[in-house]
Amino acid sequence: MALVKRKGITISRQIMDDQLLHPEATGALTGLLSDLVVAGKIISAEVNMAGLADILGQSGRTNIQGESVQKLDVFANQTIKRRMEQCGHICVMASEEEEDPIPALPGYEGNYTIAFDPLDGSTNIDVNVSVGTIFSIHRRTSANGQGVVTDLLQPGSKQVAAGYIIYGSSTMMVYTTGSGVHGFTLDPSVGEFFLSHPNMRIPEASLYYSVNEAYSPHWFDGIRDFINHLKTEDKGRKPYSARYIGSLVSDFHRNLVKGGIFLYPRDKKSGKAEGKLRLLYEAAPLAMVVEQAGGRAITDDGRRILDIEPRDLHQRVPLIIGSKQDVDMAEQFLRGE
Ligand code: P6P
Repeated sequence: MALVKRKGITISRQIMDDQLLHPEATGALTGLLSDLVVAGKIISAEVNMAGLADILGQSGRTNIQGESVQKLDVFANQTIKRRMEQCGHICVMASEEEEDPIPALPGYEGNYTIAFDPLDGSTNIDVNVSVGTIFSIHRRTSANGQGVVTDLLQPGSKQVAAGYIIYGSSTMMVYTTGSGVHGFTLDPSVGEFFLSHPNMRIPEASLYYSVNEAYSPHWFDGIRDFINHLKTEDKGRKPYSARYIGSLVSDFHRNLVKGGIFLYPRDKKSGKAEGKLRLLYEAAPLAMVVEQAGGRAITDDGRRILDIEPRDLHQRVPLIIGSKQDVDMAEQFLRGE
């Protein structure tokens, strides 16, 4: 009798365990996260298939059913919207793909909001680089009914859950509800996420930095001096190695697992007065994850990402995020110490 490999803890079980840590919980957040997991599975299947199609060079814009094939980020956006608008736990949403707040279906309004980047780094699909969904969940501040934009414009410190789904050599979901960070790997043979990285902690120190050095001629002095410092041996510490994929979720996930610091600072020329990355559905959720895993996330003028009060849905913010010792060091250079 062949020994059947016992599968581990499923993500549904972990989400329920997280709920049990909060006696006041009603199960709404559990329901919300469970629907998000379904969206992740649907997107994962499509990303892998589309990736294959791109690699195989299957041209044409229709699939085998003769349906027109959407761009993957449009598909991912629609998939998450459809799940969330009718899950009964969301009152309003924000998506990187849509200018305005997205309402819940009438009658399905709930007590949470979600802001998401449906498929960050999607331009990398056809070169088979990992891409990801990033999500941020808050409790509503308005009383009831349809949510409003102020329900979404809350600081990252008030998130009740945050995380990402990375579609790579395997599909992983990494999330936190404020009680540590848990990583789950999708087993496509059974269509379930199993706990593969319990209580993730980002290494305190590292030897990797991630930044797009093409912009270095335009960096402000503190960033330039910090990166030059990492490149040189210091008190017996070997020089850092550069790792830059150009897909935020991939760069962040590698640093979470192996340690490292990711930087997307402002610069003097590129016109990105506030950097490139978005506060609501990129920097803030990853900042919650990294702080829950023992790391830090600041702007290039030293503000804690989770303390920033958003002005608008698609506000950009400079981001320095990763291992605590590396971010502490960056902060010293930014202060000119
Ligand atoms: P650059 C992808 O387009 C993205 O939004 C992030 O995933 C990534 O970190 C960043 O842009 C890369 O930007 O300017 O280095 O190409």
